[in-house]
Amino acid sequence: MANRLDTRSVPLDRTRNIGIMAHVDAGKTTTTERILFYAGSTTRIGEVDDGSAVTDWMAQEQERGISITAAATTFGWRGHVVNLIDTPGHVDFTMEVERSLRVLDGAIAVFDAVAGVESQSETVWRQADRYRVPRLAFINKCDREGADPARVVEMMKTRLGAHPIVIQLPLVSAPATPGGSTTFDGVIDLIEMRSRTWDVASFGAKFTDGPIPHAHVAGASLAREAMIEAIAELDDELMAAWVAGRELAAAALRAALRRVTLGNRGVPTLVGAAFRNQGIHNLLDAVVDFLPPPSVEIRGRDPQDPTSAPTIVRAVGDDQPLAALVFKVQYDERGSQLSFVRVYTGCLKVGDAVLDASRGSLEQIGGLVRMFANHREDLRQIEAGMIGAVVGGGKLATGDTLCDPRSPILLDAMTVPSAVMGIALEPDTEEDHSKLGVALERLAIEDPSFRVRTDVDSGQIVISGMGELHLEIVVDRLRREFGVNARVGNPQVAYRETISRRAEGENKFVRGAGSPGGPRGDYGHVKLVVEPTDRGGGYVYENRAPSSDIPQELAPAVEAGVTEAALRGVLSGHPMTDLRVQVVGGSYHPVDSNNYAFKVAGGKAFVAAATKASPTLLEPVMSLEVVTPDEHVGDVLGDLHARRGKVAGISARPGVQTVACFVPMASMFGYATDLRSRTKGRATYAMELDHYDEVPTQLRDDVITRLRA
Ligand SMILES: Nc1nc2c(ncn2[C@@H]2O[C@H](COP(=O)(O)OP(=O)(O)OP(=O)(O)O)[C@@H](O)[C@H]2O)c(=O)[nH]1
Ligand SMILES: [Mg+2]
Repeated sequence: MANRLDTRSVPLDRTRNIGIMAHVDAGKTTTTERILFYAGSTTRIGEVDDGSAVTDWMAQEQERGISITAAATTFGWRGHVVNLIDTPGHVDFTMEVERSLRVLDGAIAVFDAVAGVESQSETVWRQADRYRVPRLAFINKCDREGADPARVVEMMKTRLGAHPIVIQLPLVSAPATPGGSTTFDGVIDLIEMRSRTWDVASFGAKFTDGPIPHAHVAGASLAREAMIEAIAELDDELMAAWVAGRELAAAALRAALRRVTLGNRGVPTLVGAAFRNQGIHNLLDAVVDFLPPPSVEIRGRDPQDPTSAPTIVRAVGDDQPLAALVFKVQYDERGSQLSFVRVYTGCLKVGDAVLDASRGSLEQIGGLVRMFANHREDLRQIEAGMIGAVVGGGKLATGDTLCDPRSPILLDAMTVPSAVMGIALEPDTEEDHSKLGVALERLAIEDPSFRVRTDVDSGQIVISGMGELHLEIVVDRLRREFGVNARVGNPQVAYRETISRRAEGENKFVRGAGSPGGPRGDYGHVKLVVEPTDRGGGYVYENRAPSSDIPQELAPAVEAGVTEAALRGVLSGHPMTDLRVQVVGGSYHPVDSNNYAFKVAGGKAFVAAATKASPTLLEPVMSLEVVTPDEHVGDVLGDLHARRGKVAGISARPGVQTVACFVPMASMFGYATDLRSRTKGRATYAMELDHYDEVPTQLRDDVITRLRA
């Protein structure tokens, strides 16, 4: 079989690690499903709509028809081996996109030909920019009425600041009857200047290449000229050939487009309709032709000095010392841990003892597998440039670097998004209570964007995450996978506290000074200063106390006391942020000073200072985008106004308006249900954290009273 998978014989330059990313419902999973079918990995096409898609294997994914977790799989194409990760589009599962992009070398951005560049497409595009991942654009759903690929290309320029290079046109035939709708029959390939149509009976497995139909020739020639010009503008070599009037062969165009794509200067843009089994073969060819293989060199930091610059450079090859990154942890149905790794260089082998450089511990590799969504195949080793998973390995966590103990290196971990809301959980019975701890711990290990804490005052367990859907899925998994029943409290906003001005604080903690020979007393004395920083500055701690005031060995206790107090806040029990704490002095007692006393004094000095520094409350403000039919726009806007929303802009396409707005999380609980009933289910929205802002003064006191109650 042409696409047989035999990874060991595939060299690095014929390896691709790619992700597929987009707004909810753009058709990522539908596209992935076709990819696996045409590559020969599956024998029939699964559908999202009836819960049979391979990469949507979780029960919650199948029931809801959405992707929740990133699913990795491997297949062969034209003598290449491709590791593919299908990511979820819903913003609540953005951690899945983040961790995938961290380890991928290239990505396919999918757009809906009708809806165009939607809010979450923009978010994932920026994430990919941050990791400098070269990408292709696939304009999907060209079969839908109102499909307008040209408009999508314009939106890619204006909304994403991208340089799309259109290498295909949709092959659209005129309506059969006057006033009827056009049909999408296939694609026109502007590099080869030919048309391609897919056979319906074989579910698109067979296709026919032919000349461009007469009616499309003129348009295709113009589009080809525009394509060549767009590539030449970004590639000097092609520009020289073009200016010289030389004949440009398809191979030369592809080579130039490859250079442009790898340099992140332009984005080859293709069209298709995954659901209609059209356009996928070309997309796979483009993955092989334009997206990069693993790089030949990687950079990392010295694990002894994790904040240093990434100056350690390693060549990539199977015979090099190992460097790999854990990007995802998952528990299987038997409860054993699977840790997904990308091996950057070297070879990870069963039986190896590798260093977890992030933790400083050794890890014995008991088993290795290659993942095909939730199915797996045993491996003896994972070679440089490949993706697989470690079985067992109970101490590994997302973001950990695994390396050869003789050549330590630390690779950059991924960014973990902040939580915006929480809910309290009350287990139904004693038994539920005892099972809950383990279950939550596991879920938190799987998903770093999900957090668990116990409220200091009420003793309640509070879980927090990216939004209502995120937490709803967690509660559902608790019940089904772990058999834990718990009542869910009202949603809570993940507030933060900060200070408005500089203040000093001091505390001397002295207790029962001992008589000579008797038990020792406690003595700790800390002076500190707090001052506000810019919004987004986080929490900064500096120890400037001379060691004659606070001895070196007691300094960590002071930091622990201050940090603990800062996490607890002084107004409402929420963590403090955007402030700098400087410990400036204190004193010690040669006999009675101890860690405990300095920790207490540090905490109390901090509370004294922060209370004087005009503390105030910050709330998460979300960026929200609502897409609604024209007739509901007035209602949607009125409702947003009532929710303290600030409209940032409204844009329109025929019949539909998109409202962009900033709105506090506190007024958005239950929005999904509300919007659905307000618009008869015809509007959609996406929302994500934009920034933290001060709670308006007229609301603050009420909020604080409520939080303290
Ligand atoms: N008309 C049409 N519908 C499509 C096409 N591709 C996908 N769909 C439909 O669009 C819906 C969403 O498809 P998915 O593949 O689940 O989209 P997704 O991007 O994976 O969605 P999430 O993972 O939840 O973000 C499903 O109902 C598909 O059947 C297409 O080419 N044409
Ligand atoms: Mg999906």
